[in-house]
Amino acid sequence: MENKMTNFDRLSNFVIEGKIEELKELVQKEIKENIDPMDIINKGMMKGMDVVGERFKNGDMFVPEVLMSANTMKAGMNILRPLLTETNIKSRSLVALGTAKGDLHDIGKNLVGMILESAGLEVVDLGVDVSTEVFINAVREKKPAIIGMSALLTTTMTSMKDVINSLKEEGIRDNVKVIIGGAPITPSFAEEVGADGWAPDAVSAKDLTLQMLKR
Ligand code: B1M
Repeated sequence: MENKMTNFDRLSNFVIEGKIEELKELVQKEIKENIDPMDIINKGMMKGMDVVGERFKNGDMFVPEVLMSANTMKAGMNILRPLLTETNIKSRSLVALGTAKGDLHDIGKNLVGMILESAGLEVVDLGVDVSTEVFINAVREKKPAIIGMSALLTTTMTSMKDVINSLKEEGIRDNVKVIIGGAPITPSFAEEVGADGWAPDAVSAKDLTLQMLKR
């Protein structure tokens, strides 16, 4: 029988199986063949991550295996990082990015950061499990045009509201735009917590950021 598996399928499987070396080799090969880096991410590695998420939810995969998958995806993204560059955008503006308090998921946040950098923006990564205080200090000290908050857990997304309320209490809400994202975030949630915008994925986050910077 003819083997119909594509290289995107292989990338997806390597993420699922946590095969870092095999994934790195195939990513390099795809780059040499001029495959669009965003296709390598979205049509290959992300598909694998979706399967990992389903299996994790159903109890068919456990934390150590999910971490192997996450590390495999990160290794692939590290190779692709320098290629995600849109050289035609010259203006540089600072965006401070962090994952919500209590939340350790950082792959999506890192991907958003990479895509923003590729658009010529300067990104300060505040890391994971970022407290309200750290966000507030970042706004005071680094004076970003935008802060971006990412949450993957329904239990941590609520902390985004605390950050926005604190910005108001500290009298610095108007100094910065706030965008939020992550799998459980919806436009109505963004409105409810008083964010300036919401994006479903990294490329939309970049488009939204550039749009906001023009205003
Ligand atoms: Co966790 N986890 N996890 N996890 N994990 C999810 C999120 C979950 C949906 C799995 C499931 O049950 N199906 C579930 C959440 C359920 C819920 O709250 N509704 C879950 C759970 C329950 C947990 C634990 C509680 C499990 C436990 O211990 N019992 C625990 C929590 C730990 C904590 O944070 N305190 C936990 C732990 C982990 C690992 C550490 C093992 C690992 C994270 C490793 C890491 O990130 N370094 C992990 C992983 C890998 C996942 C899944 C499988 C994959 C997440 C991911 O990286 N996706 C995830 C299931 C899933 O999402 N399929 C799951 C790929 C990434 C590129 O996509 O992050 O969605 P994503 O980012 C996208 C968009 O959301 C958007 O753009 C990105 C790119 O397009 N986006 C933004 C993200 N941030 C944005 C910000 C923006 C704009 C857009 O503006 C600022």
